[in-house]
Amino acid sequence: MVSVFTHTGACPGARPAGKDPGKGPGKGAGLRPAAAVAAVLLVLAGTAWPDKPPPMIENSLGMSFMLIPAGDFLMGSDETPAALAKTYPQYETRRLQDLSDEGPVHRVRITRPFYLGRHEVTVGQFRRFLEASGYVPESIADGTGGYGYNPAYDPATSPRGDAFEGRDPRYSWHNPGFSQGDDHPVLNVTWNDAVALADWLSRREGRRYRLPTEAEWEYACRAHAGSGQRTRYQGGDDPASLLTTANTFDATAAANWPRWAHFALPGHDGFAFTAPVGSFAPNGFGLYDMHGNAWEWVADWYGEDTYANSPEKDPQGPAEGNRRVRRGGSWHTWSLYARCAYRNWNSPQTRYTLVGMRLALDADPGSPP
Ligand SMILES: [Ca+2]
Ligand SMILES: [Ca+2]
Repeated sequence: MVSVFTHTGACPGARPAGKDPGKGPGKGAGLRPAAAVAAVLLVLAGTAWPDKPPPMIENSLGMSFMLIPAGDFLMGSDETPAALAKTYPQYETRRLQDLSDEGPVHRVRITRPFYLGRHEVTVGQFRRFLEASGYVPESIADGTGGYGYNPAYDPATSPRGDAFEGRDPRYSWHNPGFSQGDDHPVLNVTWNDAVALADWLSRREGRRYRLPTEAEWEYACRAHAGSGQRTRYQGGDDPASLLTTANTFDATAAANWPRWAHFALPGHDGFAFTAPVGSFAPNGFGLYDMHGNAWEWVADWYGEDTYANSPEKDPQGPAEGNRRVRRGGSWHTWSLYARCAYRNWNSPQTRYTLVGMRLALDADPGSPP
């Protein structure tokens, strides 16, 4: 399976993601505050939960986590290329055929409740992590930098046809080439950076932070609450539903990538680049931006045929590999690639201007760090 970040270009071994950004107004909606969720906020201090895990917690970096219940769901998609072509007529047939790793659809049981970040990790939270820990992100430590948006950059001049300029030391977690507030999702972070953050939080708080498994991520995206959510998106099967539920490749972003305009959603979600996390409605589990804004690293190695032999109970993915899975699409991602079922991957060292993270946290009382 080919992995490219855009139809034209590939970041070191990636699959189709989205197009380029565009300059756009940006609706500027802010981070939704503690909403009307009657949840308990608990600042973690290395202590066990009182009696049972609270429905929502906030940690020492100000990250909110939602308690995701145990349950089962049908993972993956078995939509045929012919069926997809009816909804996605502008896509070349090969793109629709290239989704076979989403099948077979199989039942997965998540046997233990777990916490999942209510939002993607933000620029501000990542900065506080760096300041408190002394950790140096991979893009800076290895001196090669990340990727970034430069309106003057022409993908045709890149040996790999990358959609963005890079790798270049000018770009890193604090500079993807466009303006980001502290409440935007951090980008240009590697899988290794994400694990470093999780490990540091685990040591600091005495709880076990980690990346979600691929199965946990899709379960959370589908927000299964006993009803068997099988739609492509949080808002249904229609890609246009993304316009009101996610920040993806819309007409605003397409203004900066006119060659891909026919892949853009027919309307405006308000953001040409990243949006403040939580700018759209949450899903049934109270999670924001599971579709779009930033791709999210998950724990698993990628396996193209993983689903054919996946254990039903808490699948962890292949035992070994050289590519890690990322999920959900980004601010630059076409609708086909922002579906709950879509799988993409990169090497653990990959940093890109579309890829960020969301952390998970064990909910078992006394779980070892
Ligand atoms: Ca957008
Ligand atoms: Ca996301």
